[in-house]
Amino acid sequence: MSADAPAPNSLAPNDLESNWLPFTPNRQFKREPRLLARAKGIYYYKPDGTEVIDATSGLWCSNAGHCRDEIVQAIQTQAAELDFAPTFQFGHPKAFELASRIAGLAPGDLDHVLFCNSGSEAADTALKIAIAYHRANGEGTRTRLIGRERAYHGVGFGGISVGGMVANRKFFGTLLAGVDHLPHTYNRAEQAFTKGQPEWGAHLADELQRLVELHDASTIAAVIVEPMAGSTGVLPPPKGYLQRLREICDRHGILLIFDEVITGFGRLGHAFAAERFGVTPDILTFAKGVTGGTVPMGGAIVRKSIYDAFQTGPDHVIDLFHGYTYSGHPLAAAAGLATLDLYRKENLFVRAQALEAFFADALMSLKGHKLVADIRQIGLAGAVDLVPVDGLPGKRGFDAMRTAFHEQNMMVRVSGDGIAFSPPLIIDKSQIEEIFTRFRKVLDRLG
Ligand code: PXG
Ligand code: PLP
Repeated sequence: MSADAPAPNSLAPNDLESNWLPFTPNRQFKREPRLLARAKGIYYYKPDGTEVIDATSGLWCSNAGHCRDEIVQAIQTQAAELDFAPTFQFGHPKAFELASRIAGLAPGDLDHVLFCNSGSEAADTALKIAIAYHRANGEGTRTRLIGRERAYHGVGFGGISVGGMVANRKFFGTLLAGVDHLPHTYNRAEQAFTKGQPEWGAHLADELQRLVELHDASTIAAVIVEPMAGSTGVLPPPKGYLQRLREICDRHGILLIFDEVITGFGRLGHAFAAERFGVTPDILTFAKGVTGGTVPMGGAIVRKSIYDAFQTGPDHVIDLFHGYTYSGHPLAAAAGLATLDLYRKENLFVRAQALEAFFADALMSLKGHKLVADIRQIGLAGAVDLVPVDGLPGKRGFDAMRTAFHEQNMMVRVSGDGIAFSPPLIIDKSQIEEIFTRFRKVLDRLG
């Protein structure tokens, strides 16, 4: 650090170079940084104090809004009371309390929670449990995993292997062996500008039956899907699609995993999307909203029968050889409990339901703009596909994100030429209108 570097507490960074930002074009960022120094409620603040409206709940995680007093207080108190307790062979009370609370929110007999620290770890945890479960059950040949095109299950080797985002896979070698993919469910010709679940597409679940016939059910451990694909641009499941996947899995003894890292904790107006869609998976992964993004946490919730399958060995032998140093970390557990309290106290999942129709209309009002190619929505999640710049895929989306931040003081999420909106569930109608008024100005500016 040079002598004229700002004081350590300054909000202006002295050097942007050392930090290699994830999923970011670093040279561009360092030329034209997008820095956030503070946050409260639905707003971020730039280092100079400018207010920025958060139209994405951070990265789909700050569902109760930012820096909520109750959560901040819980984290501060916990840090002073118990900073860390070993997670293997020992425990601390709040992790148990939080697991019971989450099990209570989950549908059916999904009632045991294995904690981790992110959605990526949650996906890998779920895939490993699925394979180990079949082995514990005397079906050790069931090792094959089935994912889906356009899926995002984080960045671990398991998650990218079952994932379906080409750029997240192609740089990283051969990935896991024994993985196959279902087709994605998006079809613009059939579904353009649909609010909620499209009518067209349930038959795509039958591709699972085809894969069963190709590989034989005795080789297949699990199918993993996001009930609503989030990262690739909000793709709600076609009506009846998830039910059909469930039926095919049941028929062939295949475990169904729902990755609810984005859809969990209110985004679709329910604790979990499984409840909204009336389909219960065998394993459900979560992260993000469980602590409102305040402290990293994720987890996999499993059915009682899956947990029980591991409870057969001698008393002194570990039942599952898997876990993380920070599984159920005290700060995360305290933050999780305070976050769930806030969701309940402010009825935020029901609030999301109540706002859904208004949000959908406001979003769809962008239809007809010459840069808008499609719009999709479900719950308080929506995406706008922009018309790409010829020969430069991703440039229109990237410029929309930059322009929104620098000229309209608004945070939106870009994925290719798609822009996603997922505001905190505490948002009100006038703030929703404000988001789309500003976004229209962004579109006008781009062409
Ligand atoms: N599964 C799903 C369904 C996700 O959406 C992960 C796993 C991985 O979680 P972690 O905590 O390891 O990042 C995710 C994460 C976006 C965006 O803008 C989405 C995610 C993360 C960052 C950006 O769509 N989803
Ligand atoms: N790498 C090394 C060298 C370790 O000792 C450990 C944990 O003890 C890990 C990785 C795994 O770390 P974590 O449990 O935080 O995922």
